Amino acid sequence: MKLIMAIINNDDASSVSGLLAENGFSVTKMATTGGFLMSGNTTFLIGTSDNKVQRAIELIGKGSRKRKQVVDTSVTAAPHSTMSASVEINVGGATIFVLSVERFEKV
Ligand code: 2BA
Repeated sequence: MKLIMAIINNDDASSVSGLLAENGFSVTKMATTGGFLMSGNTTFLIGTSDNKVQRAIELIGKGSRKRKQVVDTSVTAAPHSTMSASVEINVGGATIFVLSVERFEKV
């Protein structure tokens, strides 16, 4: 058995959730915050058998979009002065970790 942890942009969370549910995956969603942009994202926990991991990853990929986002950065140029600059970064689709599950119980 595996545990898939998938970090998804909030804008894609409902489409990923729908695709996984339609295909019989059990999912737990957690509200999380990205450490770089400090904006909300959604982390999915999906426990599934080894042979279904690839299918889950395909569905997550199908529901997640790659997008560009402009971020304002503050740069200290000299003492007592700051410049700000806008930088475009690529964000998403999904960041996925697959972990082996040592034991799974429902009691
Ligand atoms: P954030 O940490 O808020 O990062 C948002 C986006 O900012 C990232 O998109 C990436 O494009 C960019 N970014 C992150 N760190 C950067 C840096 N040091 N320099 C320049 N750009 C940077 P994604 O790669 O799609 O990541 C989306 C979210 O997935 C991340 O939100 C974070 O919550 C999570 N994530 C990504 N990689 C991770 C990892 N190795 N471990 C844990 N969480 C991760």
